[in-house]
Amino acid sequence: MYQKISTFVVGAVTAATLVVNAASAADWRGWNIHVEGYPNTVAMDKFAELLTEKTGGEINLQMFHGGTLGSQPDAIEQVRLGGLAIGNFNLGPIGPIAAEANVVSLPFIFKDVPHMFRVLEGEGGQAIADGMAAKGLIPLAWYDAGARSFYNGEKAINTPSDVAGLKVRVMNNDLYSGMISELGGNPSPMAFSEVYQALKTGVVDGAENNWPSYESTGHFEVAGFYSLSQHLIIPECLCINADIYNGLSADMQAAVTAAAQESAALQREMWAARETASREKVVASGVVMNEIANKLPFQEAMAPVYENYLAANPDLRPLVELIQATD
Ligand code: BDP
Repeated sequence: MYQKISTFVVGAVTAATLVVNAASAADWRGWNIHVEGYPNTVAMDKFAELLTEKTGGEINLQMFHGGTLGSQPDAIEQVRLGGLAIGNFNLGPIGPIAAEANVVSLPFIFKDVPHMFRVLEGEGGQAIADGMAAKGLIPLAWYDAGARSFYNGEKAINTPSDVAGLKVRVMNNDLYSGMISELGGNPSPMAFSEVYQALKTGVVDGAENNWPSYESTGHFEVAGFYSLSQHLIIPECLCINADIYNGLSADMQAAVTAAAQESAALQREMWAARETASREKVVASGVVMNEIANKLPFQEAMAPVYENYLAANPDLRPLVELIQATD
């Protein structure tokens, strides 16, 4: 009898301990679209490692790379809803959800990457982060995604008239569709994973992206003209579901944020090296790269894109002006 009771008690205690552990340690899942070796992939793995370390094993993140958990717009919804805890997202597909974040998708709004980071570190970045947090996504840190330029399989682009008539893949965001239309092209919003095949089979004539993605996806093999328009400089976030973050203790929040900041520092360092390596690789493989001597006609053609954005979001005019006035 004694034996029986003690077994029962030990069993009950073990079960209770398990319940407590399950409630206190968290298992998170994270989404990333990029392949092995890409700076963001390495930086997200580092984030996972640092999370476990800095939280004393209280939080564990399992990363899913290569977009295996779905397309980027779907993953953004999943992180907003809490089905996924973490994602590395480009602010492009976040724009349609958070109007403040969409400001970075106005073509040519940033002068260069350092300008973008200066904005993100100031009042502008706070406004963007607040807009995202209100939609359930908290940016813990910002990643670099360089500048995006046009590429296609037919010709070098030097003027807007070279874009006229081309079917160009864009990310899901009306600002990008407007951008292509204003240049006289036909925009084709499409998931990242479908672009290689679409370029290869001629479903689209071209697309636009930074050097590392142009290279890592193999797009350079099927669209060999890369023209340095640098029309979009879009930051990326290491984002977390807002309820999950807000439910953490102050110490845990600090640990998560510190891990994210360290991950971003690593990503930015690797990004700079990868941009050069990717450019060198594709040019060595025969890609024809051209500078665009006069970008002004491209910039001027974007006036209606800005007007439409401001007409739909009149309260965001000060944010646009703040970015334009930032040195
Ligand atoms: C890459 C971004 C990735 C986007 C992709 C795209 O890092 O988040 O999904 O472009 O064009 O540069 O869809």
